[in-house]
Amino acid sequence: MKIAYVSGNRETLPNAVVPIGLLYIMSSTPDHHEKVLVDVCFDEDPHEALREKLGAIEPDLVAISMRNIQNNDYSGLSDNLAYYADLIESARAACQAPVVLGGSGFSVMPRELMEHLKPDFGIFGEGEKAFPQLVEVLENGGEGLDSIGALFYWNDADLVMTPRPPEFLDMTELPFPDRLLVDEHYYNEWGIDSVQTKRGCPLRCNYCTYPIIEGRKGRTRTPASVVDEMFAALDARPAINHFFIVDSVFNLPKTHAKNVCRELIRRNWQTSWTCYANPLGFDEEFAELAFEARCTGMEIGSDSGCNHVLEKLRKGFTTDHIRRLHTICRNAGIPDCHTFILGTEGETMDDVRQTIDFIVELDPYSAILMVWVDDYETLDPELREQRLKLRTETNALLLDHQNDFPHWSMPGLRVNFDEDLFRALRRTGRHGPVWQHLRDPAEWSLQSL
Ligand code: B12
Ligand code: SF4
Repeated sequence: MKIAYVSGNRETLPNAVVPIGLLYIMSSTPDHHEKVLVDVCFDEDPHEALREKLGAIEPDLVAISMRNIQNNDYSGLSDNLAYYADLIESARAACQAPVVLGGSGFSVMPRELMEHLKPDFGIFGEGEKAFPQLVEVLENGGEGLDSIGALFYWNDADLVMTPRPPEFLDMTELPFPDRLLVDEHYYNEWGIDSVQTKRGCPLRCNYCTYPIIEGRKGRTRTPASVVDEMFAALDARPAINHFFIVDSVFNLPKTHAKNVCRELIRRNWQTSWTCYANPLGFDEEFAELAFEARCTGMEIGSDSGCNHVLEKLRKGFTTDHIRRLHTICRNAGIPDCHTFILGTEGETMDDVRQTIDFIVELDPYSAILMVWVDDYETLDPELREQRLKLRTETNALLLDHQNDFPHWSMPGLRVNFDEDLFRALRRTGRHGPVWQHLRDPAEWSLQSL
């Protein structure tokens, strides 16, 4: 079968991200199939580009990866759903092949997106097993769709969903994503690659969609395999100058994270990397090992400076845990960037103000201030209207303070967060996530980086 794997993502803020999920799907599809990656991220007109490319490939199956439903209030709500509807239409105009939709964006509300976008098939969650099974079933005439897990398909006008398999995949068995297929723009322009050391987060934050995508049970790779992959990626794409560990939370389970750091140190790893970290399970030893393994920063989903909001969000930690993490990071020389989500369900403007005061008192290396957007707002104008009032007030408050905090970024307001600033920083040779360059590490840290 000839399969076109289409990465639909065009978001380049804070940086363009390599379509590692789709690469995993490609490398898990048996090699006797003809596999072509079509990435429309950098095409001026993605629809025309897709039509042209699919017209030339003449695929038997089009697999589209949908990473983002919305852009979490970089600028209000992006119209990603309309974009994906057009992308599917372009695929259909270019060839007769059935369209399969998957990806993290698709997985957070697959039923609604099947009904809204009407692809022929949808696979939610990790697709390494289900996608090759679907290919096989289609190749053999289409009998046996109901034997595939986590699949959506149409039975005439009825949407059928098969149950998710009871077990998530064993990470030790997955083949490496093939970086040689990746568009060179990602590396030449941003130099950032992605690596995943495990899947699954055991925590239960009330708004979080991550466990829907990858489950709650931590499934780790061996540290040796992770580091082998990182060295292989550097060999394949020497323009890489930074890695982002895309695990939901790198430091849970902490023994695994420490062992990955130890393996990097043992093999004299020199390229900088960053990751997501959580105040729970965060300790001095981890911070020190990470520093020695060339970690140049951690992003922490601290979310709020009010304990009652943290409790409502079921974060499992308090503001004291955030303070403790900050102190450990500062002592170890790891710049910490905390993301705060202002205006979650039930929050008042007083809570928002209290969070801002907390950030001032904490004085982290950097902070990213997001304003809460519910994924369902993309499909529900009434919900969007309801949520807009607090968002507008919060943005007005942030606007008043936009010049007071030079180390913070406010993506929705484009404060310390816009393409021109990012390009200027990259031109002066500053790599990795941009928040790292909003402050002088030597002035901030107790150790020099
Ligand atoms: C790491 C991460 C980031 C990092 C990325 C760093 C980097 N260099 O790669 C940073 C911080 C930059 C980032 C930014 C953003 N992110 Co982000 N990010 C993640 C995270 C934690 C992991 C993504 C990842 O790489 N996973 C590893 C790969 C292997 O998994 P995957 O892509 O999901 O692919 C699997 C499946 O989805 C499926 N699959 C994928 N494609 C296909 C295709 C087919 C046909 C099939 C069948 C299956 C399939 O199989 C794959 C393998 O199992 C996810 C949450 C999560 N745990 O998934 C959010 C997530 C993807 N991000 C999200 C968002 C919104 C964003 C931003 C728009 C906004 C923001 N506020 O940060 C930006 C956009 C950036 C961009 N350029 O697109 C959302 C997207 C969904 C949504 N709600 O819209 C997620 C799901 C988090 C959430 N809020 O729910 N992100
Ligand atoms: S710690 Fe992060 S990934 Fe885990 S449930 Fe909470 S928000 Fe989601």
